[in-house]
Amino acid sequence: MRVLVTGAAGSIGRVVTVGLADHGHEVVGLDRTPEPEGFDGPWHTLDCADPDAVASVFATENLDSVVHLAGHPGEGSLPESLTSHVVTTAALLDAMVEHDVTRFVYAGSNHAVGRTPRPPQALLTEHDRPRPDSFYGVGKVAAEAVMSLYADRYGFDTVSCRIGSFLPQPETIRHLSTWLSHDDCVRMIEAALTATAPGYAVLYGISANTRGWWDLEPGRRLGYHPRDDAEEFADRIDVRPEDTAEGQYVGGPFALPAFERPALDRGLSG
Ligand code: 15L
Repeated sequence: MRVLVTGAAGSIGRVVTVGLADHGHEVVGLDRTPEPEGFDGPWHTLDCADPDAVASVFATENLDSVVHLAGHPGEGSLPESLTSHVVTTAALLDAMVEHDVTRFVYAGSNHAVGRTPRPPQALLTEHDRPRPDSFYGVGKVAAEAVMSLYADRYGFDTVSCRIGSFLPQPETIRHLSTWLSHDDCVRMIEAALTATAPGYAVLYGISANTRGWWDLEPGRRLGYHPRDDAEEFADRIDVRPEDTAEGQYVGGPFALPAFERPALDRGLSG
């Protein structure tokens, strides 16, 4: 499969591009920065919030599918978040309509449900209501809504992988629940790319963590079978004073008052 990977120079992108190539895919990289050392496929340096630039990639590459990882991974104003997550998603989906590419895999986030209080009543499922903890989370939820629209309108297969904490190893108590290992991330993206006719689907991008908060069955139904477990690292993780506050909501620090800010930046008047 010839796959366009956006955000290919980022931390997730660098792991996923190698992993997809190992699975036999031809990877086309895209990022706002030039290709990282060692990437030897076709590369496009551009911002995927620019629909003309995105359209030019689809006009020259014979793509089968898109893995959209690009996007600012932290909090900002609401317009910044909408540009970073929703406008980029829409630009890619529009180009897909034009070029008859129908599979879209998205780096969603646990922050789409991050304001869910802990401990949850039961494992969180894909049917629990979106409960963003930040404008970042709002952007991720809104991007999923655009994916749902294009799945319904054009028969696309659009899979949102709500990623937890993508790290080489868990580093905090929260990560013992939220960790996504590098290898499981590649397994997840490969499953989302190749699942038979998922339509619009959501899965939780978490490893098989003993302390996990999410139902991994929806992912398993799509062929995502995580193998790693953060528990293996539990005895190496120190308890920190902030762990108690971070444990109040699924989204950890994003759900705490330190992340609260107005939706819109106002210019200084006078
Ligand atoms: C995410 O979605 C963020 O991009 C990342 O910065 C982390 O906050 C991660 O979730 C997490 O929840 O640990």
